[in-house]
Amino acid sequence: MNALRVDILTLFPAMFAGPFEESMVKRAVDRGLLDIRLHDLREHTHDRHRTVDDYPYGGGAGMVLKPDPLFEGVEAIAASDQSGTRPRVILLTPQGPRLTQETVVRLSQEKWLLLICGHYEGVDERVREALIDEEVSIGDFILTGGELPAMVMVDAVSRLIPGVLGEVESVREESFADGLLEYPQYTRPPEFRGMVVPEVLVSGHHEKVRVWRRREALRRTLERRPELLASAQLTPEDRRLLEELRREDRADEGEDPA
Ligand code: 4FL
Repeated sequence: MNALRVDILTLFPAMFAGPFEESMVKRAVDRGLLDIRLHDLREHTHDRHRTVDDYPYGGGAGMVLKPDPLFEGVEAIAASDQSGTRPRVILLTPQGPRLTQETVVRLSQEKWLLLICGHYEGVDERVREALIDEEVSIGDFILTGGELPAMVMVDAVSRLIPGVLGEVESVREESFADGLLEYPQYTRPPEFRGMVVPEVLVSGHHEKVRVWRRREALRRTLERRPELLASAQLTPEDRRLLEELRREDRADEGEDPA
């Protein structure tokens, strides 16, 4: 079997132990579908203090990750494969384009990823210029480093590797692939603290269930993330359902007593 190889270059390799030893990622590793290798950036320093950062040229607060340990680390990792394959080198940074499911799908189709976890105020710009293929952010906030974003990326990618999800789960994956939010889900009991499950779901009428779910997925997307509709894959039925939902919405506004 040809596993997806993921190397991670970090100042804190121990942070990864917990998340990678549970759940889906562990299942992928145990099945030989995912090959995760952690590397301590400090192993690629050569001075007595194992220095990884330094003051920024031009002054200012904070520290900058030095280029040499990062270059040496990436080169050593890349050289560890003799087959001529090169890793796709990714820097986790708030300055990159936001991680989306589309990017997750694309990365899950690579053979080899090398994730670099930034720290401090940033990394020397020459790393960006000459070492990195791609930058990725997981959101508009500042963390203490790129370790948690790297874990997020590995988690999202690993569940797309063929053989990692069970059959039941992979069918659900397809229902999300059209770019809409999920429809509401219910399980037993049919009534809980006075709150009931929508009648159609217990009716056993498969076609009605399908249309209800589609309408609710569209409703939820329209209410919470309308910008997703622009790039969603919509059928003529979807457009008709959306038109109904928008009409309902206008009617509700009309009867608003305020
Ligand atoms: C990376 C935040 C990716 C969000 C600090 C260092 C970060 C991050 N996405 N914060 N790296």
